Amino acid sequence: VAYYERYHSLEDIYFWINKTTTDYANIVRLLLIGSSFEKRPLYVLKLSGKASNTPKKAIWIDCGIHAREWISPAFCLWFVDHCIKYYNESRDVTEMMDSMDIYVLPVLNPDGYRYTWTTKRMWRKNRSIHSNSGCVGVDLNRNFDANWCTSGASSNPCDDTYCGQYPESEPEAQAVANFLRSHKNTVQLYFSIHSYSQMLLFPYSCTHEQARNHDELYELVRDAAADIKRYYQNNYKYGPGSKTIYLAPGGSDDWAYNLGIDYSFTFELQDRGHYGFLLPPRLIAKACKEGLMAVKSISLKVIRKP
Ligand code: 0X9
Ligand code: ZN
Repeated sequence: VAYYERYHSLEDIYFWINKTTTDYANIVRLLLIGSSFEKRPLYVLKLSGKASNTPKKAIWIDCGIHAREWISPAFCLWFVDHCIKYYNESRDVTEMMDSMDIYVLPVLNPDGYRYTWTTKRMWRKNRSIHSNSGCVGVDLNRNFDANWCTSGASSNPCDDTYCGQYPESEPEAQAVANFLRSHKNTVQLYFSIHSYSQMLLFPYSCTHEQARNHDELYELVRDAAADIKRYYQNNYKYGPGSKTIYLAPGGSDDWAYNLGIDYSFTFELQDRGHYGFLLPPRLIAKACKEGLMAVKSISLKVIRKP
């Protein structure tokens, strides 16, 4: 079976990152944006096409914020490979890479991901230790500063949705937030990849209020879902997080949106619950193609906006 149709251990993924950035040094650059609680490096791959004289906008994609959602890092690897293979081959990929730099963080939560391979497959949080509790880990998608730790998150360190001691208390969340703060004038599109339930979500999830550009975001995800349906005969729900999935504060998408990244999305990839987090490897390809279709559909519309 092909490399991208299997799941890979953290060690394998670090090896892949190293190999990809050396083999395709003309397109891919390696950035280190921080380290995890257990001091593992947080690497970002920067994909760039043709240089341009006008300052380029950028797309950010992160995967693996939740440890057990294995299809998510698999998607980031698939995405990078697709961009490399189809640059100067496919019009859409070439246009995307020539118009924007693309930052890809394949595993936002490496400690948790590793733990799901070695010890507990259904682990969700990171692996940080708190002096005042015997329980381990913070839900990194509740640790961002967007109505932090209000209804939909837990202040109990033993819960799966524990928000942490304060916003950005976790080094993984802080590394992403610092990077985006220092690149907020260029990053125009934010994607966070999760599973499962087949949804294309946009802000807000931390409040029932509507986003400023709600109608525009709604049309983008509606059209992306229609593209997925047309090409892959699969149904994705879409809409603001609070109404489509549930109220959940402290998420990276809402925080990025409030920072000024007007096009911010969370995708929940396959499936709708039959296998759930245990999506079998034979379904990786289709899940990734669907996610890719949505990233391309949305990004190209934003790039082509007059
Ligand atoms: O609850 C989450 O963090 C995400 N669902 S998951 O099953 N993958 O855990 C949904 C995130 C939607 N966005 C925000 N809550 N900000
Ligand atoms: Zn998730």
